[in-house]
Amino acid sequence: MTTSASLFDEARRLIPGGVNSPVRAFRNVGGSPFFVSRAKGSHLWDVDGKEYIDYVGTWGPAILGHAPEVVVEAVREAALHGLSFGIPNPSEVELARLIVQWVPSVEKVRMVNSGTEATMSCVRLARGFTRREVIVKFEGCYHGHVDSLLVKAGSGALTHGHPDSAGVPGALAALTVTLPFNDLGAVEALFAREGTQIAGVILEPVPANAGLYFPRPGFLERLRELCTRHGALLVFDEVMTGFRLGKGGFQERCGVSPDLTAFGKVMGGGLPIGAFGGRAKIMDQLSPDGPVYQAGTLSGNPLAMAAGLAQLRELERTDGYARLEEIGRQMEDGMRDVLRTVALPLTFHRIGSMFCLYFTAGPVWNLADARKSDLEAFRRFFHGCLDDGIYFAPSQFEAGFLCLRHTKPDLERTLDVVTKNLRSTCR
Ligand code: KE4
Repeated sequence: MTTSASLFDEARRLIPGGVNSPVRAFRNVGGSPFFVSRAKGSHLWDVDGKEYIDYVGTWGPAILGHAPEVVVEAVREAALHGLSFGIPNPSEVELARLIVQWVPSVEKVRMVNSGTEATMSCVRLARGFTRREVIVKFEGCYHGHVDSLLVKAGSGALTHGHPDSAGVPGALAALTVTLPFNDLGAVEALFAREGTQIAGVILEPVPANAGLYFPRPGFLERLRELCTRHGALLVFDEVMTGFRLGKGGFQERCGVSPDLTAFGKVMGGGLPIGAFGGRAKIMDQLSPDGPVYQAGTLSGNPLAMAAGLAQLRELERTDGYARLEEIGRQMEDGMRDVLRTVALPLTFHRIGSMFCLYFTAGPVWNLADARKSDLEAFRRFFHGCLDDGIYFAPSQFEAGFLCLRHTKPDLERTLDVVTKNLRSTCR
């Protein structure tokens, strides 16, 4: 009988680490991953027949729940007309039109096949448009496996970076400065010193790859002012928050307009997808009109376009964002009630349908704060919940996701399991 254990044994012989993306290997929590056999709505089933309530949602895309009928039918119908063309097709124009309508800062948009491709293209375009080379990013923000963005902070706050991965040339990493998130002093000092060298500033406006924390009031607005004054581009990585926190993503909530935005995940309905967009004057620098090359065989793939259009239209048709806010509020109210009953240093963050429970007293405003979390306590909590059929992200430094199929019974069951496992964690 094929079990998760036997599959993982074989996977490790065939695939590095047994996984096609590192976080899936459970290295942050220990143990071995389960192998999923199917997913529907807010639930998953593994090959061993165990059922879970899922709060990872394939890292964001499953906002309607897994395998929503409206998306499955759209993909099935599209597939009957062809799986890939490499030729312009109407669905690319339809999705581009929807994105331009939903996100006011986007006048033109190009489709790609992953969030990494989207952010990588934003970096190259920022450098090509400004004819500058320095990129600024922030600790704790993850933008995919882009060489220029796999860069850790230099020795001093304002020093240029060093590679955060083998294989990234030091000379390239040195063109990236990594600053503490929410540290306006460091940003001001860097712009004062080398503002005319900066091609772009890229950030997750709501960092969700170190758990989930928020920009301090005024932080994004000041970044916008400094970029405008110095001719640098402000790039929002909304691969996670785009179409998750609302039709216009987080930029609609905060009222700060970036020059470029990277998208992914929700906009593809679960199929491989990414996109980047912004002011036409900048986007027109892209080949074939401009000198910045960017391309992709499967960019605008008809199945991904069909899935994304179906998902986004369903969110709009059913007032999905308002319903997600209600589900999020119910979870947050319940979680805060639970936290009042356990004697543990915990910090719960939520925005819309994204959340994180930090095992630290907080406050959490940046990566350094997040790293104060008790990872051993988190590991015990994660596995206790998993044993009880609740699947949270297998790392303290990831966000959780709610979907439109999380029911009241799901939330009640989840809060019972959370209570039980927090109490056993603090014993
Ligand atoms: P992809 O290349 O994985 O499609 O997107 C990269 C990316 C870019 N920007 C943000 C803000 C992201 O969150 C991501 C990818 N997110 C992770 C979850 N933390 C994907 C999960 C994984 O790496 O397997």
